[in-house]
Formats: sequence, structure tokens, C-alpha cells
Amino acid sequence: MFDSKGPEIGQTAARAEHLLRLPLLTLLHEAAAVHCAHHDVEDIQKASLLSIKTGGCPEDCAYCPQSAHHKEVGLQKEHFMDPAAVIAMAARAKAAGAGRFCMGAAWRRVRDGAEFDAVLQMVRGVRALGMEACVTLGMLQPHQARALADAGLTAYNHNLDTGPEFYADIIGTRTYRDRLETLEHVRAAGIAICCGGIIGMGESLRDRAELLAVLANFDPQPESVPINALIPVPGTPLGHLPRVHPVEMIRMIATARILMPRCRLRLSAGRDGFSISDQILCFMAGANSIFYGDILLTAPNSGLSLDDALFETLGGIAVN
Ligand code: SAM
Ligand code: DTB
Ligand code: SF4
Repeated sequence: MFDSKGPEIGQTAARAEHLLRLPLLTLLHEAAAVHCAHHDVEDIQKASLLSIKTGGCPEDCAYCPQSAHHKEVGLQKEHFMDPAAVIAMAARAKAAGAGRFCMGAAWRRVRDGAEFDAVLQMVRGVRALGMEACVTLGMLQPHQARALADAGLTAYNHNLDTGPEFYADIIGTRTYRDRLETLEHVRAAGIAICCGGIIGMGESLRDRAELLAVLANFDPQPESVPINALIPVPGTPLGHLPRVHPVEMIRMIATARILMPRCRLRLSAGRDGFSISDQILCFMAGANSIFYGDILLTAPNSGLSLDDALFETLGGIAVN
């Protein structure tokens, strides 16, 4: 069902690279037109993120502070959380305006047993609040995807992170094919796919284009696409890299919007340090969601008071 090679991917990648290289205003206007044609431009979803099991992950993802391979990070490992505490946090996030609650575990793959059963309980609890529920738990087997679907899961997050050629430079403990297989199980179970990537890891524009081409050629396309800018965490192999310039993010979002007109496009990690105007340009380019809250999974986010200022700026001005 999903491919990362083949003639369609090559053609879409060429189109994506052409778009990524366009003069900025041409790209931005084209993306804004696609966005307006498919979405209510005022509908920007606040999603809330929670790490339900932090650190000690056996995978070696070069960007990730939660990998057990990056010992110098000095991250405090945390036990798997209690479902009642998680559901209480979801209720607080809902009261603060979040429409979606996303739960992440630093696992390579899901194991059947008490912790997976507790995840199912969390999903049921979040859905009972009337929120969308998303989880990201690493690799899944088909019966586990079906159990998540039965619990009412809205979406499963499983990022491809970058293009297929650059992937092995970033992750050695699993392959692109492994990722695509889990996504196939998610789709087969009838769960929406949340799949995106990270820019700023030393990849080329071609790698960014290839990532977008693989995503855009999913049939159907992913319902949700998070675009992260690398948060260079000291102690990880990418900890020395510079922060992504906001214009790089704007170009990536605009190109993703043109190639995937209907998806919920998420301005995800790495927007701390972006000005309000930078973020507004991301929304003009087609982003229609942010992670709302002071921390992401382990790293700092833009902060609630800055986000309140952002939404106040976006609001209308009363006529007296
Ligand atoms: N272990 C699961 C997995 O890898 O699918 C779920 C958790 S993992 C932390 C979720 C996503 O966070 C990754 O796929 C990656 O795209 C993003 N991420 C992790 N560390 C990041 C960083 N330092 N900067 C930007 N994005 C990051
Ligand atoms: C996604 O693409 N970004 C979010 C969410 N999906 C799970 C996670 C960002 C993590 C940033 C690094 C951290 O907080 O540890
Ligand atoms: Fe583990 Fe996910 Fe981090 Fe990779 S990105 S080290 S799989 S938590």
C-alpha cells in the first residue's frame, strides 16, 4: 500500500523540490490559495502533548533526547504513568482549549500486557471527554492496531522523519520499511495516520522533498502531518546543529500544504524562538495546528503565555 520508491515518488519529489525552491512570495501565495480552498482558515487546532513513559528508549534516533544510546543527555527516566492521572491531565488540557490529546511513549515497539491495556484505558478516557486521541508508541503489530481502533483511537503518530536516502544517517536501529509497515497496520485497522518529519538535521532540500513525496503518495494521504524543526538537545549527536530559520519552516509547510491539501498540518516542535509574525506566516502557508503547553514530550515548547498572546493577536478586533 505504501511505497518509498517508484516513478510516482520520483515525480512528486521533483515537484516538491521545485516548490521548495520557488521565490518565497510565489510559494506562500500558492499555498495560501490551496489552504483557503480546503479549510476554514480560522480553525487552528490546539493539541496537547504528554509523555506517558519517558526516556530509556532502545532506538538510536540521533535527534532524540529519550534514546538510551545518548547517555550525556542526562534525562530523568520516568515510569509509565497511571491512566487516571493521564485522563485528569487531558481534562485540564480540554479546559484550556485543546481539541486533541496526544500521548507518547519512548518504546521501540508495543508489547502486549498491562501497560498496553493501560494505554487502551487512556484512549477510552480521552475519547469519553469528547477529545480526539492520538498515541505514538513505536512499532505496532496488526492486532495491536485493531485493539487501539476498538478503544476509539482517532490517530496514530508514527513519523518517517526524513527522506528514505537520508534515513540511515539518522537512525540505525530500524529501517524506513519498518516504519511503513506499522503505518500499513494503522491504516488497515481504520485509524487515521499522523505522519510527518523533522527539518534541520543536516538533510538536503532533496531529502525534504522526498519525505513530502512519500507522504503525498500515501493512498489515502495522511490525515495529520506534523512538521518539526529539530530541537538540538545537548548530548544527542545532533545537539551541536544550529536552530532552523523560520523561513525554512514556512517553505516546508507551504510545500506540504500544496501537496496535501486536506491534511491537518501541524507546526510542531521547534517553534520556540519563532516570533508571533513568523508563526502567523506558518499559518498563512497552511499550518492549522500547534502543540499547546509549556513542554512537548521532554523539551520546552513556546510557552502558554506566548501562545495566549499569539491567539490574541490572531483574534478579531472589537469595534466599539
Ligand atoms: N517512540 C515513538 C516513535 O519514535 O515513534 C514515539 C515518540 S518520538 C519522541 C515522536 C517524534 O518526536 C519523533 O518521531 C520525532 O519526529 C520527534 N522528535 C523527537 N525528538 C525531537 C527533537 N529533538 N526535535 C524535533 N523533533 C523531535
Ligand atoms: C511530533 O511529530 N512531534 C511531537 C509529537 N509528534 C509526538 C513530539 C516532539 C518531541 C520533541 C522533543 C521532545 O519533547 O523530547
Ligand atoms: Fe525512541 Fe521515539 Fe526517541 Fe526514537 S524518537 S529514540 S523511537 S522515543
